Amino acid sequence: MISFLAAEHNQHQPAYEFWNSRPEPSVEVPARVEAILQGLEKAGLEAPSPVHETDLAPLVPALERIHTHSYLDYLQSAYARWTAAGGDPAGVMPFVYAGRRMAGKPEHGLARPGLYAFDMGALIVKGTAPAANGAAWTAKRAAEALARLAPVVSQTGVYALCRPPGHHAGSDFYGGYCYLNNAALAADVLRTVNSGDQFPRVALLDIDVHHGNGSQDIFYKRSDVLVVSLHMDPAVEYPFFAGYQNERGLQSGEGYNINYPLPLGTGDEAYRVAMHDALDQIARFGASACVVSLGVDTFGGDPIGKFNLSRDIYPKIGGWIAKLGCPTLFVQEGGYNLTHIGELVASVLAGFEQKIP
Ligand code: SP5
Ligand code: ZN
Repeated sequence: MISFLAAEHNQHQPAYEFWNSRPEPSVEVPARVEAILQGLEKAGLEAPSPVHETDLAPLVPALERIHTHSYLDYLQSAYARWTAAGGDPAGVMPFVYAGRRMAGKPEHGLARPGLYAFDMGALIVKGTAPAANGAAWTAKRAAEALARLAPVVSQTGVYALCRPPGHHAGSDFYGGYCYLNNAALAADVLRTVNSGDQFPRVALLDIDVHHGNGSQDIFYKRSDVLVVSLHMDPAVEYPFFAGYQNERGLQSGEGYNINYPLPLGTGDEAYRVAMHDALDQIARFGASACVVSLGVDTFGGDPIGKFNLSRDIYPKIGGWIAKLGCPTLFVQEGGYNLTHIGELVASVLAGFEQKIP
């Protein structure tokens, strides 16, 4: 399976996040990528092709279809504006949020983050924007490769090794280690490539253990991208305020957003049942391509995820997705067990290629 990676991910090294009012060491670290590369190699999968672009300008037309202009502008300049205003050089973290009925939009470098961040889990350091741009480029290059390959190779799969991840980033907000929504960009690129005729209906299947609130936000009023997410019940886990079953889309998007909140401790069998329901929905939708937000923080040994999946289910997950018969783009999201992340990711990709039953 061909894959892509931008070396600039390494410039994004956040030192901490806040959880339960305390600073905690980041779990979303560059070593995740190294571990995934080792996992791919060990499984005999091809090494990713390097993505060299980091300049945002050529990506802006595509990105502005999923993120607002002012949000994109903010993200590129946030660190410089923060430090120029006296902010801590360790990174940007809001300390005043634009709350309900607070409609002011000041430009001040210390205020601005409170307009766009929804949590205290996504520090912006000096290298965050270049890294996020590289990840978005990776997703776009991978989507274009999928579009090129799909007519000539049956059962096409492509893997975008994106870091930082993206599924918590919405049209004008960031959080949960995510800044630009790589999977949403890929889904929209697939929708629009070749005049929009090649893939009229795209499914975005989010199997990260956390609800993909950013992807839900971006496609909430669209019927051409079906968003399906399996995740920990938000009533008791991050991101708390989205991911419920009654969130089904709005206007022409009504019915095109499907959430599967699952109990903490969910194991292989309950996950299999939910996943098959999700895949049935995607088949019924008539997806012409599928983007998978591939988080492996569903693993029982993950340090922050609270599902209990065993390593044996990951090849099967790949095989079940393959049965859809769609050209499929896997986009890396979470997964924080550095000992197992490589094996788990490689298992899904190999399971897809081998159509493991
Ligand atoms: C992409 C992705 O998987 N984002 C996840 C964001 C979840 N953030 C909350 C993590 C909670 C970390 N708490 C660790 C405390 C243990 N001492
Ligand atoms: Zn996650």
